[in-house]
Amino acid sequence: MRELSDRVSTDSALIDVGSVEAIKERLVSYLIHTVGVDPEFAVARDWLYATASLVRGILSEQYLNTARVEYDQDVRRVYYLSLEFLTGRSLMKNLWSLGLVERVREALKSLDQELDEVAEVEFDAALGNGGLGRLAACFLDSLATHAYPGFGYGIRYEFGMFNQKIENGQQVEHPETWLRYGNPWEFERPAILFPVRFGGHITCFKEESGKTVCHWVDTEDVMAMAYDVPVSGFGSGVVTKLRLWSARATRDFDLDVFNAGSYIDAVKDKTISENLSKVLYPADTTLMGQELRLKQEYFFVSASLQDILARHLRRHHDNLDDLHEKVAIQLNDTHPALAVPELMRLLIDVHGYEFDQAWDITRQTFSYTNHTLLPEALETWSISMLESILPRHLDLIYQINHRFLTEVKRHFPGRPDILGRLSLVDDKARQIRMAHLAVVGSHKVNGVAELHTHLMRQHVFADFAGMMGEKFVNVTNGITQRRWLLQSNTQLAGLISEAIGTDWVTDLSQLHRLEPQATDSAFCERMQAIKRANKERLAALVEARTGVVLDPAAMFDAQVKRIHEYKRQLLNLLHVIVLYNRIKDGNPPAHPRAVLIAGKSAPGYYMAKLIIRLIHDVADVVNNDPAIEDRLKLVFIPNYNVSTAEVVIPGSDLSEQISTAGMEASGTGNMKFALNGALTIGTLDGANIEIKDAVGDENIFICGLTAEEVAEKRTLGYHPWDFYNGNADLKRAVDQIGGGFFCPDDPGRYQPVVDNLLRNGDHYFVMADFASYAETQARVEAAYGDPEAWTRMAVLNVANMGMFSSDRSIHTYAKDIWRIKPLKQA
Ligand code: GL9
Repeated sequence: MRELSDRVSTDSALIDVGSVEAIKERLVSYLIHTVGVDPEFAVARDWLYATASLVRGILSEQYLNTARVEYDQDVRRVYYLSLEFLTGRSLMKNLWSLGLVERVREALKSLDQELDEVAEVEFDAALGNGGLGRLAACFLDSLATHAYPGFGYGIRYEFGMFNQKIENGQQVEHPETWLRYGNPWEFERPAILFPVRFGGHITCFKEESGKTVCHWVDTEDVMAMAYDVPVSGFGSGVVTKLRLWSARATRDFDLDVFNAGSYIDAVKDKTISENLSKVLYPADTTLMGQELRLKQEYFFVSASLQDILARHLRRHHDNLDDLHEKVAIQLNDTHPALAVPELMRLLIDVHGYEFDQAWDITRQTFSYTNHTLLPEALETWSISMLESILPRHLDLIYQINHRFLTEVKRHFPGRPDILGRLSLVDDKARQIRMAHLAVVGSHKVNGVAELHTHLMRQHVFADFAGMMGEKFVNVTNGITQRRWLLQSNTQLAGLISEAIGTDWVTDLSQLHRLEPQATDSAFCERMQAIKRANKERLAALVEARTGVVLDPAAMFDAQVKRIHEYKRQLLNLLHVIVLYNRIKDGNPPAHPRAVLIAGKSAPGYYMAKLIIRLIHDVADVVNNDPAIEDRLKLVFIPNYNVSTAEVVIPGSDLSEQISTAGMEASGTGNMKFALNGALTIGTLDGANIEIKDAVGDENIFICGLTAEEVAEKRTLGYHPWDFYNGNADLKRAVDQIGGGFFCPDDPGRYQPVVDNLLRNGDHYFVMADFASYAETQARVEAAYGDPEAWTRMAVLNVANMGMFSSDRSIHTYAKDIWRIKPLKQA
């Protein structure tokens, strides 16, 4: 790794960044030559583009070097297929990777620019919804940092995650035109172009040899064009890439149509095909089943596989027999599961393989990560839609299923019930089950936290696990400490490095060496001062975005994540109302508290949107009641995204991770908060359990039912009314919501919320968990009253976060699933 980095910096640095003076000269040159702006009149954005051009140039050199080393060593690689990559901003990330932060800061300063202000104008690349997409971004960082060969494939959405505005307390979605000024990081690759086919029909015929050959004909085609975004590894000199596909009309390349005089029609068709990569679907854990989404999935899968096969054939492999020896492909959830029949189609129809051999190659190539057990999120596609859009794939899925069910029969003789449950085809609903397709087409299937993997084996994939238990493995999620500590909490990162050196940046397990500092009062005081500074930065953000002024002395209690009933923002809100009532009753909490909530709702998710509105209505009452003073504040921070998270997480004292046990597959925000010295209040769900095991029971606040208890209550019967009637505080809060206390002008507004809690069975066990949650919050309050003890706990949290690095996740995938090794200098 080191040698590689030296080789990059000595042999091939064409851009002199050796001194501040040299950088300054380069920046002015890029400003004039690439951005085309006079230094006299340049604004922050112009300097951003000049700086990004400089950095991109260095990354490009390092990328070409990395690619050459990979080529020379003909190594096995991994391709990470994901419909989402939530990268966020890249300038600071890349400067940190290259060790250029301070030099560029000084160079910009000599040009009268502040690096932080320049970095701040970069748009977030929000090509993802939440945890699943951010995980993919953390994984790319870890892959590059540890010099693993391979890269990511995705879609270059013109509109990423929507911009959330709040109007009259309600979420309104605005398109996010993040490419308005162009993306300074990407390389457009007009020559890397693959046709992707849709529709048409299949014609099969017997060749003279007796072999049946099928052709997919009369299709409508769209071209996939590549954009490459370099992904820097920290200090490794390794740069990999993220290849994103953009849809282009075939008409562009089909001069005949234009010449034939149907110019207007041709241009009209062109916009229809280019719609494919227009917009990211903003539903996270709910499924939409729309045709455009199916087409997006196939579009990106087909282009990626064609690219992967072409690369394999180019690199001294004149056939695809050993594809699985050289290529590992990870399916990030079922979104790319069509890769299974697509690889079969390419092997059989295009490259002439027999079904059996194609199937062997396919199954050894793919592995699949499951990210959720929520039934509404498990993808299924209607057979009729597949029939008309991807007829050949449907045909191959049937063949795969036939073969698979034959195996099942052998394994479970005389059990037709199991046959129906395991089938890739849901005959009744006339649907294809994509998760089953992904499981059958992969050699490994992993869950993302221990509990999640356990539940996956026990429930969703129980029958599969009974048949092929060794296929199901766990790889607990992780986060990159480079972005989530080094870059976003530079002061804490500095303090840690002073105490234990800087090895933690690429080996987070080193953090355990901080443990003795928990009892060092000087260290703890500095830790407190840093938290205070981060809280001031967060308070400034909150004031700028909402007008609400927070006192940094208050406990900052944050719940930031997608708005979803299972994540239970409502549980948090009920507790806020109870605190409000206590203050009104003359029984105020011992310590002021600011409750911060942020997150986006899927645009069509009625209940989540209603909860956002309720948060605003409650906030209006709480924040404007003179009797409350500064003892309680409630704020909703609009448009939560990666950049906002980078300020919220370091500035929080308490991290809310209170999903209904058994429902949050892992969570990754939980890890980010703990790494930044926030304490967690959480349920025994997802990775919270592993965080508890790592930090110790005494350094985390656990509440609520366990997953087992939830399941038991579900079967034995659950009566939310009992909890309502048995808890006066809870009853009062629920009555206030239902009675219009927070919206007197429209008192019935939140009846649906109350109905869900009481009359419709309280599917998420909010009522059942309230008492435990409130009691645990009282323990939090008491603990916060002892700053020394609190800080000691915070230090112990940081010290025990070693295993939650995405580096650890990636090392595990590399060894146990992908069987890849880091690049060596040749
Ligand atoms: C998710 C799970 O819900 C999270 O618990 C998990 O941490 C991440 C990453 O594995 O995956 N699955 C899922 O569909 N989303 C997740 O966050 N949703 C979004 O990304 C919005």
